[in-house]
Formats: sequence, C-alpha cells, structure tokens
Amino acid sequence: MITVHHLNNSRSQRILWLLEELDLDYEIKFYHRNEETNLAPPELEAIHPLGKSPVVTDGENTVIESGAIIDYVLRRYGNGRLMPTPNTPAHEQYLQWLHYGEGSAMLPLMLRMYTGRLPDGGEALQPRINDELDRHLGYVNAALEGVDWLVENVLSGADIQLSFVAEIAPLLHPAGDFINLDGFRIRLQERPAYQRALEKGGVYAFGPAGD
Ligand SMILES: N[C@@H](CCC(=O)N[C@@H](CS)C(=O)NCC(=O)O)C(=O)O
Repeated sequence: MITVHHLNNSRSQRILWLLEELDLDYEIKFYHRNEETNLAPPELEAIHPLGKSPVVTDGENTVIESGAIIDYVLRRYGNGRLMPTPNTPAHEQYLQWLHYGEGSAMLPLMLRMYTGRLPDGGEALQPRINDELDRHLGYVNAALEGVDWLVENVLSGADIQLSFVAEIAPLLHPAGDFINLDGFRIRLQERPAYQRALEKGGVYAFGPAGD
C-alpha cells in the first residue's frame, strides 16, 4: 500500500488530492514543520536523504518529487485515469505540465519568498523576479483561457501538479491579475476529492479558507 510522508503546509497536500481522486487505499504518515525554522523534522531524512515532502513509499519503491510521484501513481494505479493516452500529443502536453510545475513555474515564487526575507527585501533582485513571476503566471493563466483544465479540458495529473502554483500565487501577486488562474484554484478546491484530502491532511495554510 502507498504511504504518503506528509508535511503540514506543503506540496504533499496535492498528492493526497491525487489519491482521493483515484479513490485508492493509502496511509498518511504525518510530519510537522519546526515552528521556528519552518523546516521538516529530521525523521523525514530517514525516509529519504533530502528530508523533503512529498515522499511516497510503496513496497520496495521510495519516490520523491511531486511530478514523479504523480506519474508513478497514475502509471501503476490509475488504470488510464487522470492521464491522456500515452504517445498522443495530449500526453506530451501532460508531461510538459508535469515537469513545468516544479522545473520552472515554482522558481520565481520561491525566489520572491526567500528574497523577501532579506533585510532590504532583496530590493535589487525584485524587478527581475517580478518579470519572471509575471511571465510564468501569465503563461499558465493564458493556457487556462476558456477552459477548466490544462490538457484537453479534462482534469489530469497536470492540474494536480499545477494546483500548488495556483495556491501560492495569490500570496505573492495582487488578486485579479490572473483571473483564469483564480478560477482554476477555486474550481479545484471545490472538488469533493480535494475536500476529502484537506480533511485527511490536517493543517494546510494554502487551502480555500487559509487552512
Ligand atoms: N520539487 C519538490 C519540492 C519538495 C519540497 O521542497 N518540499 C518542501 C515542502 S513544500 C519541504 O519539504 N520543505 C521542508 C524542508 O525543506 O525542510 C517536489 O515537488 O516534491
């Protein structure tokens, strides 16, 4: 059975959502961020040396990285759900989003969060970071023009991967700048499977009600 090593207020929330969409049996092992440093507890390093979440363990497999975990779960347990047919143009799009979410889109969001903690707010870096933030959020926003979901307008693992970007974006950007992204966030958070994942996962500061 899949075990999700789940950290509060983290990207592993989307893995719980994925598993709820698929209605799979799984276990959650809870880890709590240090209240001062916000870092994961050292126990997570016993599961994987990076000590980050999400991590899933499943028999002999230990898988890190949200995109790889989504891919793993859907290939092994999805029975074709939440993923376009392999080797079709739609599947290539799906893979692109799966990598893009963490490979590109999260970078300016993380840079804004980290540089904001510098004594001067990282002032000199902000114009470049803001350009990148606008570029990436604008790209996702444009991809959602006139559609509910990213690939063929059908919910897939790609939307689950990008959900964290959509949930972090409002913390760093004025509301209303990316209305398709706002609609996407509201839509995904309304899903019953998302709501069940929220109940099971415990504290999650980026959900619909800020928890
Ligand atoms: N790209 C990785 C990021 C993993 C990651 O950095 N997770 C954060 C939580 S959102 C974490 O574990 N932070 C705690 C720490 O760094 O100690 C993924 O998508 O799985």
